[in-house]
Amino acid sequence: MMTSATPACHGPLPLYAIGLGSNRRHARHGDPRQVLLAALDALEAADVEPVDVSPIIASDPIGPSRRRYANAVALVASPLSPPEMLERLQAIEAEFGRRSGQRWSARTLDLDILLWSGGAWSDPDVTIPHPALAERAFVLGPLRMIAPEWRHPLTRRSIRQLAARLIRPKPVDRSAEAH
Ligand code: A4P
Ligand code: MG
Repeated sequence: MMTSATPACHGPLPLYAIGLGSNRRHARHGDPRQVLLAALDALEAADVEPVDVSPIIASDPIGPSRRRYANAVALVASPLSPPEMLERLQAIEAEFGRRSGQRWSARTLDLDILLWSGGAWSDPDVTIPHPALAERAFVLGPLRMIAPEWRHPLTRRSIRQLAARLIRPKPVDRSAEAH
């Protein structure tokens, strides 16, 4: 488990946290859980070194789809720049295919860049941290299992804190009632 508060790098290489999601079977790989296992294999490359991976969780769908998802988060060390990493992830998504007749949102495999030890990045194609990171329990849950102390570079809150905020009900603001 990675515990350093600001994971500047893994050895000489920057670290990425990659979110994986699937809620469709793949003809060859099998059910969503097996899709994620195959995707983790596909992610490993000469310039993408696996460092850690969370357990694969089953999560209720957020959004229009009604099928349950398999989700996981992987930590990888890589010299690739964020645009290069996005291109790599999109090539893997394409390898895993899409069901014909479905819009691209109905992919077998969704790979997102969640965090990068280089900090924040924003260009027209890629935004890091992933904009929905703090609102998604299916991301924060697995991420907390492998990188609880990693701090969001903009809010400086740790993944542990972000996950706790998401599940803790907000206290009622009673100050308004007093006036
Ligand atoms: N992009 C910008 N920043 C990034 C980044 N950090 N990582 C751009 C990855 N991509 C990034 O992505 C659209 C564009 O976002 C990319 O071309 C890239 O340039 P996409 O993955 O094609 O689409 P999307 O916006 O991620 O929409 P998608 O995949 O339809 O929906 P979401 O919002 O990703 O959600 N419920 C559960 N329980 N578990 C899930 O995994 N996933 C979704 C998909 C919905 N509900 C879910 C789950
Ligand atoms: Mg995505």
